[in-house]
Amino acid sequence: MKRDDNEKSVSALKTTLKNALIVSCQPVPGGAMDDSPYVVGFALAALSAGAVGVRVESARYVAAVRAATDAPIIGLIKRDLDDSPVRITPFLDDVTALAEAGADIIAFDATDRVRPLTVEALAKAVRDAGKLSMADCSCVEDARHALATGVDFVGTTMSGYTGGPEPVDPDIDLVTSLRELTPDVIAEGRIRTIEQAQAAARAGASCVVVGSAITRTEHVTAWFRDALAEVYAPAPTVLAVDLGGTKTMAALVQAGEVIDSVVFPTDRNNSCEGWLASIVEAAEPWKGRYNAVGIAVTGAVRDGYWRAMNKATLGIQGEFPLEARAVDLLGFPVVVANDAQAAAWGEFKATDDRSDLVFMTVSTGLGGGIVSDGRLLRGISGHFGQMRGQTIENLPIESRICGPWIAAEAKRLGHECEPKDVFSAADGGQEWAVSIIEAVACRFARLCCDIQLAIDPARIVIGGGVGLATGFLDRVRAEISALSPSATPELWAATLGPKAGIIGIADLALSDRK
Ligand code: ADP
Ligand code: BMX
Repeated sequence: MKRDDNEKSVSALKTTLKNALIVSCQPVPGGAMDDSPYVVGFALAALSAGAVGVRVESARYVAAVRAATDAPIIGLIKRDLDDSPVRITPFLDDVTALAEAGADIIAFDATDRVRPLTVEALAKAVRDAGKLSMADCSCVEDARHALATGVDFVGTTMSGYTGGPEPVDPDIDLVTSLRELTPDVIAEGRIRTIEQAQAAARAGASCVVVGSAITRTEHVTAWFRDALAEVYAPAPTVLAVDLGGTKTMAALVQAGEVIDSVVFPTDRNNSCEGWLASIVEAAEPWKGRYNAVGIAVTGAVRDGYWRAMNKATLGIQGEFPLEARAVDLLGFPVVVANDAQAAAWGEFKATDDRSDLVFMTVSTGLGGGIVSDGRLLRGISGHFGQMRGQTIENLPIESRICGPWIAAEAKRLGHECEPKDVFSAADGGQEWAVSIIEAVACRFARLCCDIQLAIDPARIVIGGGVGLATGFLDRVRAEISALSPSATPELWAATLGPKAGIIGIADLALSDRK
C-alpha cells in the first residue's frame, strides 16, 4: 500500500471506530463456547445489534470471523510464557499470523515488564504488516512510551493486571489520563455495566470495549448465581472484637470481610466487667445484624476464662468468666480466644499457603500464635513475650521490646513522645531514636531465631502497632542476617494488617461454634 493510501485507511478506520461499541468475543478457554461457530455467532450477533467492531483472540478465530464479516477486527494472541508475564501478542510471528488471518488492528501488551520483544519492535512489525496497532497499557507511562513508538491506539486493557489484587471496577481514571495524551483511547477492562461504559465514554474514550458481560456466559452466570446466593443463603455475619492493651476494635465481619468497624482506646483503668460493657455498647448499633459473636482478648484464655499473663500489658484481675458473661450480656453463643492466636488463625486463612506459621504481634505486649498442620494451637502456646531467656532482670522479654518500653526509653533519653514519633525520629536519622529502635529490633530478631529453632515454621508473620511500623521489619531482617543464625526465619508483614485478629476471631466464631 502507498503511504497516502495507508494514511487514508488509518484515518478511515479511526473514524469508523469513533464513539463506538466494540464487543470482545473471547470464550472462556476450554469452556463450552470455545469453538469457531460460537465465536462467529457472538461476533455477528453483536454486530447486528450495533457494535461497530469486535476483538477476537487467536489467528484461527480471527480468520473465522473475517470470513463472516467485513467489520473491523482487533486481533490478539494470548500465550502463557514461562519466562515472561506478558501474555498478549508477545511475538513477531503472532503479528504476522493475525495480519494474515485478516485482523485490521493488532493488539499487544505494552507494559513495562520482562518481555520477549520490545514495544518498539512490535509496533514496527504491525506497521510493516500494513495494520493498525493497539497498545494494551496498565498505566500512563506505558501509554506514553507506546505512543512514542508510533502506535495508533492506546487501551486501558492491562490496568490492574500487573501485580497486586485484581480490582473489581474499571479504571476510568486511567481513561481520563490517557485522553490527555491522545484522542485515540480505547477503554477496555472490567466494563460490566451500562453505567460503567457511559463513564468510560464521558471520560473521553474514543470507543469502549465490552467483553465478559456480553460474551462470557460462564462469567455472567456466576455473577447472577453469587448475587442470588447472597439473598437465598447469606453468609453469616459475625460480631468480632479484638481487645488489646491499647485499643479495642469491634467489627461486623461477613465472609472474611470487615463490613463495618469501630476502634476505641482500651480504658486501662477499667475492669473486665467494664471492658465487656464497652464492647456491648460499641455493638449496640449493630443489634439484629449479626448471628455469631467472637471476642479475642489480650491475655490467656482457657475454657472460657480470661486472665493476665502480664498485668503490665493489661491489668486483668484474677480469672474472669469471659465467655459466660459475654453470653449473658449479648444473648448469643460467644467464642473467646487470645488476641494473637486469633490473629495467627486470621493470617493462616488469609492465604492459600497451608504450611505451618507463627504469628507475632509487637504491640502493647508481645503475643503470638502457632498454626501447625492446619490447626491453631490453644492454651498458652505462642506466648513468646513471656519468655525470660534474654532478659537481665526477671522480667518477660516483652517488657523490653514493645510500645511501652519504646516510650519509656525515649522519655529516659529526654524525649517524651509516642512510639510512632520515635520511629519517625529514627527514620530522620536522630541517633537517640535509632538506638532505641535498633535495640528493639535486635532483641526481637533473637527471639525470631529462637522460635525458628523451636518450631521451624515456614513463615513468621508479624503484626501489631510496633511490628507493622514503617521500617521495623527491615531492621529486624538486617539484625537477623547479622546474627547469621543456623536457621533463618522468613518474616512476613501481616497480610491483613491490623485486622488479622478481627478476621481470625470471626472465623473461629463460626468454626468453633458449639
Ligand atoms: P493493642 O496492643 O491494643 O493490640 P496496637 O497493636 O496498636 O494495639 O499496639 C499498641 C502499641 O503500638 C502502642 O504502644 C502504640 O504506641 C504502638 N504503635 C501504634 N501505632 C504505631 C506506629 N504507627 N508506629 C509505632 N508504634 C505504634
Ligand atoms: C501479652 C499478653 C498476651 C497478649 C500479648 C499481645 C496479657 C494481658 N497479654 O503478652 O496474652 O497476646 O500481650 O497483646 O497478659 P496486645 O495487647 O499487645 O495486643
